[in-house]
Amino acid sequence: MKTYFISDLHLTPSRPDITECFFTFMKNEAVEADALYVLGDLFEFWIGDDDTSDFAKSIRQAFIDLVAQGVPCYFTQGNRDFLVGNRFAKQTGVKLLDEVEVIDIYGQKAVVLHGDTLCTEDVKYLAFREKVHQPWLQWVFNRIPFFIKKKIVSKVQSDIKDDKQTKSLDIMDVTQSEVEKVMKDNQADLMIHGHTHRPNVHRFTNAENQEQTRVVLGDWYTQGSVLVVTPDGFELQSRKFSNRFHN
Ligand code: LP5
Ligand code: MN
Repeated sequence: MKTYFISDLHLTPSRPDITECFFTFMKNEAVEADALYVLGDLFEFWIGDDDTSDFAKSIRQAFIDLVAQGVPCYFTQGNRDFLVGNRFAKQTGVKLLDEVEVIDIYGQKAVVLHGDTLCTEDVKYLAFREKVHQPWLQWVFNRIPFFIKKKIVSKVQSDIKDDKQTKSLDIMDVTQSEVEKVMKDNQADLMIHGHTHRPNVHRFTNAENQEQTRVVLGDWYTQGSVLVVTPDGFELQSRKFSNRFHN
């Protein structure tokens, strides 16, 4: 019995090493799982569910195959794939989760989320997030032809590219008081998230003197990163990329 959690793969056609590692994981490992949770930033950027490229089709197919084999798949939007929507869910059989979701894993309550909303000191990002999450704006954007949306995204990306360099690492990490608030609001002693690319298990005692655990998932930049949860516990593991992509 095991459940997998992954996030921050940043899948893109220009990184076939990551994509292959993901496909191998889906075919050989996820297929044995009780469930798979993708906690955001599966894609480097997702322009819309109308993406008909071979690349997008191949990723959708990986989920279709997994769901067809009886493995429930859950997906939380990240800051790079906040435009994954109901059409993607319908086409693949993946279930879209809310921004913050409470789940039960082998009797343990856990709050799961992408993690960007925990970084409350990154006020510039949060203001940007609020803008692009406006339902009316997404409604309009989703109706623009794909090739034009692609150009808009590239323009916004290049406009804001340098902004991240000016931020301190502290600003881009989670705010502890926000972590504790979200855990308290959801009455969970375990939190699982990604986004910060700082894989770790943080154990701490909250203001009510309760033992709490926050598990941060790793990214897939230099290796695959997987959280494996069993009824006996959990472990952050890595998966190697195939040698054939490296000299
Ligand atoms: O993922 P990572 O770690 O690299 O960076 C994130 C934050 N960056 C982002 C940016 C997105 O990936 C790029 C999005 C392009 C979107 C195009 C949208 C098209 C319109 C869609 C309409 C429905 O998420 C980064 C964080 C970092 O995580 C750590 O938490 O710091 O945040 C930024 O760098 C954002 C800047 O600070 C914000 C700059 C404001 C610019 C305002 C432009 C307004 C454009 C409005 C578009 C309609
Ligand atoms: Mn992210």
